[in-house]
Amino acid sequence: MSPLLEKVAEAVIEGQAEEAASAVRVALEGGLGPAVVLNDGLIATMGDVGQRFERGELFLPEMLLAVRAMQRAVDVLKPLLQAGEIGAAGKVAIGTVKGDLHDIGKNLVATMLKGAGFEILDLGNDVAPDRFVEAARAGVEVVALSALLTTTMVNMKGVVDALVAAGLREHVRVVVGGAPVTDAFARQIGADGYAPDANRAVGLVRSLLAATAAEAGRVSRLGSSAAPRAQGFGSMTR
Ligand code: B12
Repeated sequence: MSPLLEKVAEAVIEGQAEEAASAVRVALEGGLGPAVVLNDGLIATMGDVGQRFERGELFLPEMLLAVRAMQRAVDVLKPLLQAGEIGAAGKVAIGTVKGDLHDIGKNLVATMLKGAGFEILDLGNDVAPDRFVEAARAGVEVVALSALLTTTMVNMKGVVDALVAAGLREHVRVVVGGAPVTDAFARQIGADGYAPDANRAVGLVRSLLAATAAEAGRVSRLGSSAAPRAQGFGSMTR
């Protein structure tokens, strides 16, 4: 890790929010790109924080301070990651599923999608299935689900089932992610795709919407909907 990123990491691990934000500014002024600061600095450090927590070297109050510092540091990067033309690429509703309060990864995915020009409806965390259904009814093209707990990832299936029950499943693409989620799990619950990180989430959503547009063109040309829907599996694995 470069010395500039080490300063960022140190401030996040120590839970110093203002120091973390200013270390990010110094890293940017020092010539590091926002994606490098995000991926090699902040996301890598959050992994480190998690391992320290697992080893019992950090306790919950310290972890919450580190999370706050991480969020403050990400705020500095947001305008740089969001330079695209907002809304032009399509509409995405994103949320962390019911029972789950983890939102750092979900927020990063939302930020990167915004940066890529998508309009984002951020439903927050601990989101019940019917709120995703409402968003689908309101016309979003993609529903993006995040889960960080093995006990809550099963609630992703609840969202897919609720969309089916509401008769909306064919109208939206469902993408899933979060540390315990895998490509195989995504297939098993009937999602359309999975990505292991925020960068690849953008590629996944783009490719699914491109496939949707191509299918719509084919259907209107041939007057048939017999062709199977394209899915975002395999190329997006960890
Ligand atoms: C920070 C944290 C917390 C914070 C969350 C604060 C917040 N605002 O998010 C707090 C302290 C509140 C917390 C609470 C708990 N936590 Co916690 N937490 C973590 C920790 C350390 C880091 C998670 C994180 O933010 N990672 C960084 C982000 C950037 O990564 P990410 O979320 O994976 O996201 C990336 C990808 O997964 C992907 N992605 C994410 N979402 C999506 C969505 C889509 C659509 C796509 C395509 C991609 C995608 O892109 C992201 C960016 O690249 C992890 C440990 C770890 N190593 O992961 C434990 C961890 C997730 N927590 C854990 C546990 C057990 C808990 C608690 C139950 C603890 C307790 N006993 O109370 C509670 C649960 C509360 C609840 N109901 O949700 C366990 C889960 C174990 C399991 N197998 O289920 C972990 C793994 C720690 C551990 N090993 O014990 N936690």
